[in-house]
Order: sequence, then C-alpha cells, then structure tokens
Amino acid sequence: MGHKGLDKIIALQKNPANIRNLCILAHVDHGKTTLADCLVASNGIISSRLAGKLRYLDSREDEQLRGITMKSSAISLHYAFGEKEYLLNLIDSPGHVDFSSEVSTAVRLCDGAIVIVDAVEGVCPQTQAVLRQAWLENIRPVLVLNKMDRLISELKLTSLEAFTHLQKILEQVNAVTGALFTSKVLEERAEKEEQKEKKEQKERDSSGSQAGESQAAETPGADQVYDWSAGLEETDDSHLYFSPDQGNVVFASAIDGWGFSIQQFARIYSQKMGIREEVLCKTLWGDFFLNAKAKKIMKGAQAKGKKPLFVQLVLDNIWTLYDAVVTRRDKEKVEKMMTSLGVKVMARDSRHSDPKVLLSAICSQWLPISQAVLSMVCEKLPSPLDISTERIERLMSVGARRFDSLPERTQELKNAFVQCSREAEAPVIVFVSKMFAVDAKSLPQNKQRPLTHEELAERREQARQRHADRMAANQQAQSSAGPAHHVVSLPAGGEGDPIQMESLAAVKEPEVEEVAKDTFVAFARVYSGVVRRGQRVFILGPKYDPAQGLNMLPEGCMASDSVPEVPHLTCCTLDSLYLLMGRELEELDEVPSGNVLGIGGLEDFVLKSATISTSPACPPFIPLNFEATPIVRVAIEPKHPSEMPKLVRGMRLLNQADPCAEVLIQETGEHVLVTAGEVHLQRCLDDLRQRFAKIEITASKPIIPFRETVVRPPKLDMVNEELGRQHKTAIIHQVKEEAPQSRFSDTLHVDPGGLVTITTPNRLATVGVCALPLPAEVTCLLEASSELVRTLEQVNMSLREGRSLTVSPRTLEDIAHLKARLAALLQGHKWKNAVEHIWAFGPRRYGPNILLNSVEGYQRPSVWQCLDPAEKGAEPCAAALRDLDNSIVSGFQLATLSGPMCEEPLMGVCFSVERWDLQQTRARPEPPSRAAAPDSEAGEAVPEDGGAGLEAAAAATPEEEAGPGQVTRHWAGAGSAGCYGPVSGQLIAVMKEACRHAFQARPQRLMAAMYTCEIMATAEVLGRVYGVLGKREGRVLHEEMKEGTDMFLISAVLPVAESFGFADEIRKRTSGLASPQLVFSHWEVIASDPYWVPTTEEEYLHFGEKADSANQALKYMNAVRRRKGLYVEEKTVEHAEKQRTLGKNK
Ligand SMILES: Nc1nc2c(ncn2[C@@H]2O[C@H](COP(=O)(O)OP(=O)(O)OP(=O)(O)O)[C@@H](O)[C@H]2O)c(=O)[nH]1
Ligand SMILES: [Mg+2]
Repeated sequence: MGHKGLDKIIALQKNPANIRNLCILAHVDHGKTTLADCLVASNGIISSRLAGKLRYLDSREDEQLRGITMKSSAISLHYAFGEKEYLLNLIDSPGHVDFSSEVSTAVRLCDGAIVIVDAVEGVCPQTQAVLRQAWLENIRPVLVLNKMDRLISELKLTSLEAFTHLQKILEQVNAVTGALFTSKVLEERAEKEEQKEKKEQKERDSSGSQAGESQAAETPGADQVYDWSAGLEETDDSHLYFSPDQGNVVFASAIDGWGFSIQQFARIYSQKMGIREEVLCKTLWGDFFLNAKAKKIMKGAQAKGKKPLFVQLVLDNIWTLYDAVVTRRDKEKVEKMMTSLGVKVMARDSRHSDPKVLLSAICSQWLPISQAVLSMVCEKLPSPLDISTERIERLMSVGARRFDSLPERTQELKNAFVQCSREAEAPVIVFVSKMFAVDAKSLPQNKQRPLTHEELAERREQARQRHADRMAANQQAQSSAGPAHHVVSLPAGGEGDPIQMESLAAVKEPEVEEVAKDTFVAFARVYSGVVRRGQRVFILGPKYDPAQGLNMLPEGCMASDSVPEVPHLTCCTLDSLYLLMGRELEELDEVPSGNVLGIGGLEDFVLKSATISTSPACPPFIPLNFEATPIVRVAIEPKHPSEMPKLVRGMRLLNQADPCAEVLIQETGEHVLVTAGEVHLQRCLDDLRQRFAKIEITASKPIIPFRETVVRPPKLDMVNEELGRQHKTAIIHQVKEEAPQSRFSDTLHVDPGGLVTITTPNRLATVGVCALPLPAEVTCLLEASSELVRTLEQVNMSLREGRSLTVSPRTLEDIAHLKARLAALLQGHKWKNAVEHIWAFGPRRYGPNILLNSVEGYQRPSVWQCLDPAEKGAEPCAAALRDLDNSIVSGFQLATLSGPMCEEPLMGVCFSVERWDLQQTRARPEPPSRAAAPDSEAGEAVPEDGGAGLEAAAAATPEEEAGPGQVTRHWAGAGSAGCYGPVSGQLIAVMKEACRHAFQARPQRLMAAMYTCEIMATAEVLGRVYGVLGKREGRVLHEEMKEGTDMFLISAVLPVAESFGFADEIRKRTSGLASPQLVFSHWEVIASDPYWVPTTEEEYLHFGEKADSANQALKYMNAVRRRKGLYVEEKTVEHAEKQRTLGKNK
C-alpha cells in the first residue's frame, strides 16, 4: 500500500461519521469472498481482472486449496460517494458451520453486515444462523442477492420466472427476520406489562393504606378487557425488512462483476422516460406495470397479465445481454448494445474465446458491483456514532447483573460510548474479539521498506568504499603473502575487531528471533478514546468486577501507576498498532474511536478475547455468543516423545489463536484437542504441524462422547414378545453378582425396588438412594437451560455465604419460568412435589441430572430460594443445612460425572435420596458453615479440635430448631474418623457408590451425540445420498423439493460416532453435487441394551445362546472402555481346536 493511500485512511479514521464497520455474512459458498474481492479491486489493491478468482482475503494456503474461508480477516477500504469520502472496515467471515465462532468474533466488532444469499439456493441453515447472530449483536444488515447469473445460465428461467423466484427468496429472508423481531416484541411487551402491573400494585398499596378501602373498587384496569394485540401492530418494523424499494437490497453476480439496486435503474429511467425518480423507486419492485397508452404506472400487473416493471425495465435488459453475449454470441447485437450502454471494452476482451470475459468486461462497466454495494453500505448502515444505548448496555452488563446495578462511574462510561469520544481525556475502551497468529517476518517493522533517496546514496557510497578497500586489499595480498583473506571477507568500514564483532551480532540477532517467534495480533475495535502506541492500559478479564476494582484501587488510579493487585485486572503497554489490510499490516501511531485495528504485543496478557481500558471503572464486555459446540475430540502426541515440550507450547498457542478450539489435559495425562467438526479439526492439526509446534504429531481417532442413562424397564423383549417378571429379576440378579467385588460389599444392600443402601466403613452413616429415569422433555429442558442453572447455582452459593447479588429481574423471571416448566413436566404420582425437593443438579452443578431430597423430615433450603424474597432476607441459609449436606452433593457430582458403564457422564437420571441416617456418638457438633462450604475437599469439612468446635457449638443452636425430623444430627468429631479417614470423605465415597449401584439396578442405556445435517442434492444422486445415510445409521427426517429448482432438501440426523468421513463420502458418491454440513443437535438414547443377553425362550430360539449378532450399544461401550483402559469382557478365541498336522497322520 502506498503512502498516499495510507495517509488517506489515517485521515478518514478521524471522522467517525464517515466510517462504516461491516462484515460479510452468509451460508458457505454463497460468494462472500468473491464479493470482497470485487470491493478490494475497486480500491486498486488487486486487479479487477482477477477479482473473484484471486479470493484475496483467503490468505491461508488451505483456504485457497479447499476453496472455503476458515478465518475472518479484515481490510480497510475507502470509497468516495457523492461529495463525501468514506472509510470502510470490511471483515470477510467464513460460512462453514465449523468456523461459526469466527463469525461471532467478526460480528462483535461491526455496526452493520452485508448478508449474502445465493439466488438459487435461497435461505440455508447458516443464513438463518448469521441473521440470528446479527440480530443478537444488534447490528443492522443489508442484503445482496448473489449469483443472479445462475438463474439465467443454470436454471434457465425466463425473466418473469426469475422475478417470482426472487420475490420468494426475499420473503424467506424476511420471514427469518420477522420471527426474530416478533419474539423480541413479545418479550418486551411482557416485560412492560409486568412493570406496569408492579407499579399499579404499588400505587394500589399506597393509596389503599392512605384512603382506606373505599377506593379499592376503583382500581385502574379493573374493567379492562384483555388486550390481545400483543404490541406487534403498533411497533414500526418496516425498517427491519429487506425490500428493494427501501434501498437495502442489491441484486448481483459477483463472479461476473455486476450488481445493482433499483435506485440505480430508477435514476436511469427517470431521465429516459421523464417519470419522477421517487415514483420509480416505489414502483420498480412490486406488482406494477407500465401502461404505455395512458403513460401511467399502474398496479395489478399479475392480475392483468402484464409484465411487471422490474421485469420490463431491469431484468429483460440483463437477460438480453446474457443471451447475446453468452448464448448466441451475436457480435453485431453486442456492439449495438455496447454503444447504447456507452460501454467500451478492450479488443482482447472482445476477442477472447470465453464469452464470460467479454460479459464481465461489459457488466463491470455498466453496473459495477462495488459501486452498488458500497453506496448501499454508506447509505444504509450506521456509523459508529449511531450505536444504540440498548446495545451498549447489553455489552456492558455481564452475567445476571443489571446495568443500573453497576457502579456510578461505570454507568458514566456509557456517555463516552454513545459519543464515540475522541477527546484526549476520554477513557479508552477497546474490545479484543480474537487473537490471530502472524508470521513475525510479515510484521511491518520487520519488513524491508523502500529506501529513501538519502539512504540509497549512502548505500552507494558504502559499496564504493567497500569496493575500493577490496581492491586495495587484493593489491596488498599480491604484494605480501600474508593471511589477507580474513580482511576480505569482513564487511568494509570496520577498522577494529570489537566493532566488527558487534556489527556481526547485530546482523544475526533479528534472524534468531524471527525463527523463534510467531507473534499474535489482537483483532480489536476502539469504542471510545484514542489508542496510542506505547500507552499503558488495564486489561480486564471476563470475571473482573468494576465495583471491586474501584474499591481496591486508589482514586484516579491510572494504568501507569504501580497498581495494587486486583483480581482479573492486569496492566500492560500497547506495543504496536496496526491497520488491517487483509494479508498485510500497516503500522499506525494512533487509532481514534470507531475503528477496527490490530494490536501487537498482547499475547502474554490476553488469551482469546478481552476488554481493554484506561479506566478501572470499565466492565468487561459480555462474552461472545458462539453457536457451535466443540464436540470432536482427539488425543495428540508428538511422534518423538522428546518433543513433548514443543507440543505443549504449540497447543497453548493454538488455544490462543482459535476462538473455538479447546485444549486440555485429561486426567489420564493425554493432551486433548476439542474442535467444532471435522474440517475444523483438520485445520487445527495443520496449524499445529506447520505453525505452532512445527513437529510431527500423531492424532488419535476422534474420541466420541457418550452419555449414560437409565430407562424404564422394557415391556417387550427383543423378539417383540411381552415380558414377564423374569427379565427384571435377571437384572437385579446381575447387580447382586457384581456387588461382592465392591469396596462396600459388606454393607451394601439392594432391595428389589431398586433402592440401594450403603453404610460408611465406620458404620456411622447410611444412605439409601434409588435412580429414576427423568422424562425426556425434562432432560432436554435442563440441557437447554444449563447456563441458567449455572447462574442459579451461583446465586445460591452467594446466598449461602451470606452475600447478596443483585440479580436482574429478567434472570429471576427466567428462573421462575424454568421452575414452572419443570413442575409442568414432572407430573404424576412419582414426581409429586419433586421440583420443590430438588437438592442439586449435576455433574458440575449444572448438568442434566437431578438429586432429589426424599429424606423424611429433612428440610433444607430449596434451590429456588432466590425466587422467594421472604427467605432471602432471613437468616443465612447455612443455618438450616444439615451437617455434611455438601458431602452428599459431592458424591452425587462425582457419580454423575462418570457412570458405571464406561465412565462417561450421566444424563437424564434422577437420584432420589430416600434415607440418610447419621449415628450419634459424641455431642460435639461440626461447624455447619464448614460443612456447607462449596466444593470442599474431602479433608476440609472435618472440624478441628479446640476453638473451632466451641464456636460451632454456638452457631449450631438455631439449627436444632430447624426441623423436628432431624433426629440424628450431631456428628462425631475428628476423633471418630479413626482408621477410615475423615467422615465427610467417607460419606462422599458412599454416596457415589450408592448412586452407581442404584444406576445399575435399572436398565441402563448409552446415549449417542447426534448431528443434524441438511443435504441439498439433485434428483439423480438422491438414491446414493440415502445409501450413505443408511449405512451410517442416519435417519432421514424429511425431504422436500426446493421450489423453483430441481434440488431436494433432505434433513437427517446422524450419530456423531458414524460421521467421520461422511461429508467426504457423500461428496464422492455424488460427484460433488451434494455437500452436507453437520451441526451438533442433541443426545439420543440408543435403543439396544449393551448388557443384553437372551433370557426368554423365544430369544434363545431367535438369537441362539451366544446372541452374537451385532449389538451397536455394546460395540460403542467396549470401544470407549478399551480406550480408557478399562476391563472389557470379550471372548477372543472361540471354538479353539488343538492344532495337528493333518497330512502326516493320514
Ligand atoms: N455462478 C456464480 N458463482 C459464483 C458467484 N459468486 C461466487 N461464485 C462461486 O461460488 C464459489 C464460492 O465462492 P466464495 O466467494 O469462496 O464463497 P464464500 O461465501 O466466501 O465461501 P466460504 O467462505 O467458504 O463460506 C466459488 O466457486 C465462486 O466462484 C456468482 O455470482 N455466480
Ligand atoms: Mg469465503
């Protein structure tokens, strides 16, 4: 990039009104990068001939090879529109689901988005996903209907058919937006209604107390009829929808380089036909036609069988052009059209054998796509100054907190945000959405820059000098036979040895560094203030609390002072600032607010994303919302074990460079990489090999996650015969057989109902637990609300510790809603009052399993206590907790984390504690607060001797009144632990064992992770697609024909375990015509019982004694067990025969 261009961009950065930060979003392959190419070409960065072929923003080798984008990358462009000059910070994003996290990082930094939809394929799953993401981040979209040329050359539609087709696509897109909008309006309305009600209630209360009962009858709204309008009618939503007459839709063919909005045509025809431009703008799209006789534009083209204006004035021209240039190659006609359009093309273009070359030469002059798209962007997308307060408040209120509960100084920052202030004293606020790796060599400071005249002159002089010296030395060497070659090889100009050494070192050093380092650049945006190179700033981690920070830091503390330690807050210097120019970076000295930029030197401070500010009052921004769930795991090893440290370092770097990949070390010591899908996995492995670790590595086969669950006893056997009681007893029999191996064998008792009771080794505590399958809907609900349950758990934790947390009413409402839905789903005699008795969720305190308190007479505070304000204000709830309550919860957490089948987490299981007895030994109680401490380690909950015991005795007094049922509450001190270790630890182990046995007493099943996929395929290859799906245990959900095309859209589900190589296989079998995208959708119970053995007579008859037909569940289970090094029961040799040599004995 030349100096001129850079200077221009720097100047433009200072005027936020003319800045547009935007990203390009779409389904995979709808043409984002191709469009970006056209826009980049308009700035002269690449040649317009190469636009669409180069895919400039796909700078990685594998991106070019595979033809898909994998990383989002940014480029700054300038555009002169009318009198004004604009700066466009454009971000191209990937469309493949595996990389949807990259979309989230892009969307966060933008104010607007270009959504591209393929004119043939229409709305696809990722189109919906990106529209939703844009909506969630509150950024405004404009639409580009791309690949219009396919309507002509592939689908061979007439212009009128194409018009109907386009209308339909537009409807589809608007339906998605409409659905998002409706849900928001309804939500807001409900909120408003509630607030109103509360206000009314308050007024009623106060007026009631003042004026007595006489006014009670006149309460406002008493005679109000229920208003069912839901507020949708009043809310103006017209600006939300895409409509060509609004100017937010462009029709384009990025590959042929043309695009237009109807405004462009309105301008052309208003001059030609003398109709006002505004009238044309309103009528060009829609059911209008031109009445030539009356010289009027009239409505009802369809009813009267007339050509709509759009077809007549717009599409027909394009169709004719394609027909003349591509289909008929009619030279004369083309010439004529070119003169009438005022277009001139170069001779080599018109002579080219490929008619497409001529076509794009004509089109890109007639209707240049960059102009159509960029003017729409400048006109319709908001500038950084238009950022809405709603969006700011959302960005700043983390977790369950309300914006107005934040400290005052934090709330004041909102103004700086809204104004996008650039004053010197304005606080700097920057958000880093991802870190990306850059080769240190390509950083501008390490690159060779062109030399100035003076430098050139100096170099020339030096070279001359060197040459002269060398000549002189040669002469000397010839005259005297000394070791002159030493001198010759050294650079000239160095007289003494020390200087020579120094200069050598100076030459060498940067080289060493270059090899060693792959630096990271932060992908960021300035929201307020001016960022300068060398500035000191605070880095705020996601858990930073501004209230705490302001308390701990001295007033007016700056990042430059020696800052006292505050959790999740660090200080650092901004080393270098970059302008992001696709493959290139340009160094900058300062960047004012409203711009996207790159920041160097943050790799030691920022892992993946962060908020940066000069003010400690700034809250961390809410985390990015990722649509993809990382689900594919592989274990990784270096090929040569000695290279382990390199691998560890490489994995750390990879973790930092990828927003979605997770890197962890499992308990087994394996290094595990978790990715969003197969393509993502491949990219991560390539990155590790070539970039971050630079060693050879071996990756295991993907580790497929499973879940374990219990089901109701089946009513039919494997041959569909009614089962009697014998099957049930068989299962229990099996458990009993296994039981003696267990550690607690002597105290374990399993009753026929499935209730398992175990006593601790010191015989002091006994628990009785039984397992029940949760209804599927409940499991789904818990799975979907895991974030909410986690919040609930945090609130409970702080309540238990006596702290209070300001929870937003929205969250409370969500919790209440969750509770109500759980209550509605847990119906029936078995679940009577179950919701009130929920003890905990697990594993990890928010998983989809429930621990139920069915201990008679044991009343503990409910998990829903935050909903009941009366309880909140009361005594700290710890007082009502029984000692060792937490041990039971910990035991449950451990049991649900790894089940007995193959040590995978449980799902959809309810453990009901029916019995919990503690023997009374000594009247010295344990401090209840300690017992209740969350996540206490086994040893921690044991009371110490001495003072603590006395204190606890006092604290425990109110507890004794807590419930009449708590008979055996007092608990022995450490003394009684004896040889068995701390009591709390024993109880955890016993509880865990009890859960495992209770689980085994029920029919157990494995659950498999399922992908959904949508496959678009033509009729010819449909059969083969079905074949592949069937082979891989996939299930087709539905199949429909995509309107206006010959494509079928198939939705199917497929187990993750069978999905590896699926996309490739489909592509191969259908010669690349169908390419599916797999998205994780849900967990599904595998119907077959892994422990199944024939029990009934019919089963024996049908399957034989060995029943060796394939059992899918058993296969999966054994594979997992083998991987984990667990015992696998298998017969390796069957029917062994003694070997003998047959030939000789005969
Ligand atoms: N016929 C036709 N093909 C197009 C058009 N625009 C793009 N393509 C082709 O569509 C394919 C995908 O284009 P890309 O620009 O890489 O698509 P993308 O949206 O960036 O894809 P991802 O980044 O992988 O999501 C390429 O083969 C392009 O040549 C168009 O207007 N017409
Ligand atoms: Mg792309």
